Amino acid sequence: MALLFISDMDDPVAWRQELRARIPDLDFRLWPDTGETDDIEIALVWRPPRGALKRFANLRAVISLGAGVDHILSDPELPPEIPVARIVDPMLTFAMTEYVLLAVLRHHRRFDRYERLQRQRHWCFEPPPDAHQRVVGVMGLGVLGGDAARALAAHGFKVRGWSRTAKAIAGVEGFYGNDQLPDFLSQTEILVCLLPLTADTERIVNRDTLHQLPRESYLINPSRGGLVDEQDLVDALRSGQLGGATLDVFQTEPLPPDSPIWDQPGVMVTPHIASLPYPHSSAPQVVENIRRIHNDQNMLNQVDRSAGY
Ligand code: NDP
Ligand code: OXD
Repeated sequence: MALLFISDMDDPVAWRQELRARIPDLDFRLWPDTGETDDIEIALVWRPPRGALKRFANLRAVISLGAGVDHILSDPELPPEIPVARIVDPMLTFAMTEYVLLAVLRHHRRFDRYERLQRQRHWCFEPPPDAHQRVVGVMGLGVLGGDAARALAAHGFKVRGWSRTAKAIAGVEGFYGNDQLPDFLSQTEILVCLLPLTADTERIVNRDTLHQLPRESYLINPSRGGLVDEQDLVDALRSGQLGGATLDVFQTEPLPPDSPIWDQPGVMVTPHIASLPYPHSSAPQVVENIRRIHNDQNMLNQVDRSAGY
């Protein structure tokens, strides 16, 4: 069974070492040097080129080198019957929650404002705001959104969460489904997006939803750029409907140099670094999935291809 590794972001040497430590005779192939294409049974991928995976007649599974699978499922030529799995990993979750906490606290404690004031050598005393009075809304209450919501609630924020189906998380006021989205948004001062990108969530952060938030609210998006209509985002920032944003992901990555997002006051841009799987931590589940494919079993963290996540 040969495994094909496709990624221009992840370290193939580290992954090969971690996988071979557990399967010494693993036939590890690095794209684009596929060798005999009929040998490839498993693809471990991050943003595979469109149409690449259909070339492997004996492909039995695709495993994402990330939590998201939109970069795989968006390929219209992906054979329909192939199972797709993703990474669910405590270290990846920890790093994402750290990113969200940092972004929420930076805005809540006005560090974004003090960074600007310092550049003007301006001393501006204000009493610190109270987290217990601050409403943070988390869109997506899955592995990552659920953990971030719990951490924000543990810090004392008033946390509300929105998901597709009802979720009960201690300390988090739950909302679900499209009918409850307006209620969820209406009180949310800091909106954290941790939804997967699917046909239902594409551009869900748009003029309409942004204007349902209280004025001068703040957006944090470390999930996918495709969730946000970037023109509507820029308009909301310019009009003051949004007070600022922390953005890790974009419609086009790297964010093009001429994007107006770079220059918006109050916007922090990070280069898709919120979180990623660490090979030493995530390799065991990939190995387990190779074993399961070999035994004709469902994989761990296999996604529902029809739901898109
Ligand atoms: P999960 O699949 O565990 O959770 C997804 C959540 O979104 C679930 O709560 C789900 O609802 C909800 N959801 C999905 N569709 C809808 C919808 N139409 N309406 C309302 N809620 C919906 O995903 P993860 O938490 O593991 O990951 C989330 C995303 O984070 C990934 O897909 C990826 O894009 C992004 N990511 C970004 C990283 C970065 O470095 N920037 C790193 C890792 C991930 P329900 O619970 O009802 O199913
Ligand atoms: C992921 C990512 O989906 O890093 O894991 O974006």
